[in-house]
Amino acid sequence: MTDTSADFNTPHAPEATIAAIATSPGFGGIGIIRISGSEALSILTSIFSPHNDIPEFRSHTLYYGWIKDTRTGLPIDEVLAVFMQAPKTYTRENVVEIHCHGSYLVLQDILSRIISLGARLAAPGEFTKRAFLNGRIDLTQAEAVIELLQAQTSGGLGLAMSQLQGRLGTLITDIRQSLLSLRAIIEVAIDFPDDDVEIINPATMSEQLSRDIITPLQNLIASANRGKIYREGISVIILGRPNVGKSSLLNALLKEERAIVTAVPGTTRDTIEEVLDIKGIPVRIIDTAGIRDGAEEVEEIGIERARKKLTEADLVLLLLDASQPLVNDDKTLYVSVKDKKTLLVVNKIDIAGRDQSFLDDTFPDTPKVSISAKTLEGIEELETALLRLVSGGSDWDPGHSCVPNVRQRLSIEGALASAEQVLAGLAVELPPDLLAIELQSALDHLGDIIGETTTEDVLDMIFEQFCIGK
Ligand SMILES: Nc1nc2c(ncn2[C@@H]2O[C@H](COP(=O)(O)OP(=O)(O)OP(=O)(O)O)[C@@H](O)[C@H]2O)c(=O)[nH]1
Ligand SMILES: [Mg+2]
Repeated sequence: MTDTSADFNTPHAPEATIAAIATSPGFGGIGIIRISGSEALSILTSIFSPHNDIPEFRSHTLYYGWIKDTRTGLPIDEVLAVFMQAPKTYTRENVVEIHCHGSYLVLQDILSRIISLGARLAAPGEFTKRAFLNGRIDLTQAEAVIELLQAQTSGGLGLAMSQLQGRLGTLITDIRQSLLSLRAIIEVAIDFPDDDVEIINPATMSEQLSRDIITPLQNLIASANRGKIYREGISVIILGRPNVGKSSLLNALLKEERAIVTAVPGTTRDTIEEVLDIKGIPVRIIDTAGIRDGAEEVEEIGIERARKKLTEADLVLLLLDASQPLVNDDKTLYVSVKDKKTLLVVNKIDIAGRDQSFLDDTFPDTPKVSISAKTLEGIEELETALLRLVSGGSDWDPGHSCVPNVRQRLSIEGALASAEQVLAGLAVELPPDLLAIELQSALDHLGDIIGETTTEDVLDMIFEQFCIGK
């Protein structure tokens, strides 16, 4: 279990009542102040004058009234206030929310009144940290809250929601349970050394270990690899010789006239980068200068930049002009991107026709799509093909998957390595006390993920990523 006893003795003890402005700074229709802790209600009653007399606050009920300055008796703002009695609250403590007008000055004024009445200003993420320390959510769910706040696309949001529901936490808890039952057997073998041959059945144990621990951990790592692109996005570079329609394709994907398009070869001199959302994945798309031999000075610098960007890109869209015969520049480019994930994009099919099967001879084994950046024909197919290439399939649904983040993934890898050690140990009939050490290490790694064994440093690191008021 997490050692929370230290917390209770520090000035940041969970029983201190904390308060913060929960809405973001700037203009807004309303702004919300949140208070959590044992003094939340008494602070509210000191500063709130309800419109109608109320004998006592009913939990989870909104009351209309005024916040008043206790020193002068003057009104500060007209508000709605709610008291939520523990444990059915965000933090599992008593919580008060005051919904004011969205003026930052008003919010600051009310907050300082609350602080003067004994609450302490909440640290970033402290409300969510309390929800975790008080056992309402596990650590994976707390991290999901950060992800939810930071998600940039619908796919990222889907991942966060899935994690917020506790899917990953449940899965990890199940795997830990299997580890605990294996450890129980091994502990018996340690206690009765003379009988260990009968107690440990290496074949059954290995089977259990593979089925209930190693395979699920491997699946989680595979899922982390797939899900990474929803969180971090991908970078896609458009390459091709001059005038094939690279900038037109960038504009088509962006649905706006971002880059200059002309009939003159060598129009784009610099790289142009934009971020767009393709079916839930943040995609950084890079338009480049057309690559050809014998370009003049400025164009040559542009070509050099394009080559630099190429090394960072996750995927290359190699553009060809269907209305022109293939030339050497096309083939040279194709060879130069050979070790990159590449999608061949045949453009201008509105003037050349769709049948491009002859390209199969020149570019075997490279996936192809045919488009018109002008009429937008084939753009949807291009997006689908692009995602299939980077995610290894388009039917994967981030909202229904367990996708560990980087921190969780490292712990899963640690647990997997230990579990594999146990498997190897069983094969050579390693003494049970050595097996027990590896099992414990796997348990600790998994405990880190859900917050059972997570150290205070790691917790601080996680909650520091939050904003104040969350
Ligand atoms: N008919 C037709 N014309 C296109 C299509 N895509 C681009 N063009 C035309 O091709 C010419 C070149 O387009 P750009 O998008 O500037 O080509 P680019 O590859 O960015 O060219 P550089 O920046 O010079 O390397 C322009 O006249 C476009 O209107 C298409 O799908 N169909
Ligand atoms: Mg261009």
